[in-house]
Amino acid sequence: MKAANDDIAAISTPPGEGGIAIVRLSGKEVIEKINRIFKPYTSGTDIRKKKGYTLTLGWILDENQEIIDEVLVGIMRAPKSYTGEDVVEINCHGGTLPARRCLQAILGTGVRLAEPGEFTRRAFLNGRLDASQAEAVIDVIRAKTDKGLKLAMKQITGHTSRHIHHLENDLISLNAMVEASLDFPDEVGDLDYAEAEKILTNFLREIDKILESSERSEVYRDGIGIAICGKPNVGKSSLLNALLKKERAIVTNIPGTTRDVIEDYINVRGIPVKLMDTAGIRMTEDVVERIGVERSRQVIKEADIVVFLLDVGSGITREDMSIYESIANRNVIVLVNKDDLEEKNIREEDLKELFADAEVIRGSVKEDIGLDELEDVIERMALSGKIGADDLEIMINMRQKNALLKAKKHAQEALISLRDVPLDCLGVDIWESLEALGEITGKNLKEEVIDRIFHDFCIGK
Ligand SMILES: Nc1nc2c(ncn2[C@@H]2O[C@H](COP(=O)(O)OP(=O)(O)OP(=O)(O)O)[C@@H](O)[C@H]2O)c(=O)[nH]1
Ligand SMILES: [Mg+2]
Repeated sequence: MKAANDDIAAISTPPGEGGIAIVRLSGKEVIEKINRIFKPYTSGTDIRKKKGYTLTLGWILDENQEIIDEVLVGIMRAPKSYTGEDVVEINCHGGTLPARRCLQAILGTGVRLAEPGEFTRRAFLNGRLDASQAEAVIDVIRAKTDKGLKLAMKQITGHTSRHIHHLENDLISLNAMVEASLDFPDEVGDLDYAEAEKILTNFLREIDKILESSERSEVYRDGIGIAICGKPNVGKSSLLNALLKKERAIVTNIPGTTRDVIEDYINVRGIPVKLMDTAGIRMTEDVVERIGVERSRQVIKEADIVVFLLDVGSGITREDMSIYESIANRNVIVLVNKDDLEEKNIREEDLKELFADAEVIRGSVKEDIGLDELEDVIERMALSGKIGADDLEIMINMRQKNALLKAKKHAQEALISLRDVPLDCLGVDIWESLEALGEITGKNLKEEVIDRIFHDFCIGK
């Protein structure tokens, strides 16, 4: 598939005020077209003669030869550019109008407005990036923590693709063995079944490792939701504020202070976490509070982890136990709060007995005790069952995961029926497994799949 290389342009920076705004162009004649509306600062300069990776100062002019903005024009020549085509980047003054007026002047020269993701799509079609790298661009843009960014950057530089190529090579050599035995039975003899079994078993193990690692990466990319719950006045809002390190929610010693769900975001050891403080759960006649309690229950239902607070001062009450019953089958962390109080009404034995299946932490939000441990437990729970034996770091998306599962299924079928089916049938399974792997890097993708890949991109990327 070859990219259409007509000329496209878009504003690549977000709207609003900033230091600079960038209008990007790509295509066969973009340098020629920019030259028509560009007046260089140094007379005699001709941007058409400029080498790649150069900047030229000057002005963009409108149709009446009036100055729109003072700009720097960056030139990157094919094939050494993001898209693989000639690319021009115009650095305008920040703000909405200069960039928009420049774009208007550019469109006036016969350049077309780019579609969302069209620059990256061209990079893919011109072989600058494979599909898994192109898809990682979105993950880099949307990364919420340093760890998420690091994982996404690894994919952009071809980390996933390298792993997939290794797997492909294994299958290609197995396929060659099968074909040799099929085509030259007299010379080559029967298939070395022990070797074939070894290759397939190893292949399946590698796929499982990638799937496991990707589950871990998903946590860093998509994050998790944590609901803070408990009866009124146990310190839920205080915990939210402490974790956020700001006074986000109102805290008072009056039970029933929080009426609504309060959400904010934190970073726990590189995992993006949506924290939700909820209204204290109790039976109440107050209409507003009752709606709040209902909302709390809803939010708790949707959370990945529930932090359940107890109050050392009040002891474990029937109210506490009834709340706990409604969340007992979830990922629960019990935080025994206010442990700074002199009078302690919660005994260790009771905790062990009543919350045998949950993680229990003693602490004090007020004195900042136990919060580090809480973060440890959150990290462990979020990655639970997803911590592999090695430190393989691969981030794949849903599309790539499905392709990997398909490749796994065919390889499994090949392994199960290895010694029982004719060689040509075996060859078909191996081939289908290879085809599925090819979808990950995007060797034979259909047009509509490519459309879907770039569907989420912003204009100008
Ligand atoms: N001694 C002590 N007091 C605390 C601690 N954490 C919170 N408190 C106090 O407990 C009271 C209630 O705190 P909140 O954070 O408003 O409790 P809440 O669970 O959000 O209460 P509702 O919104 O009414 O359900 C306040 O007076 C806090 O200062 C703690 O660790 N130790
Ligand atoms: Mg509160």
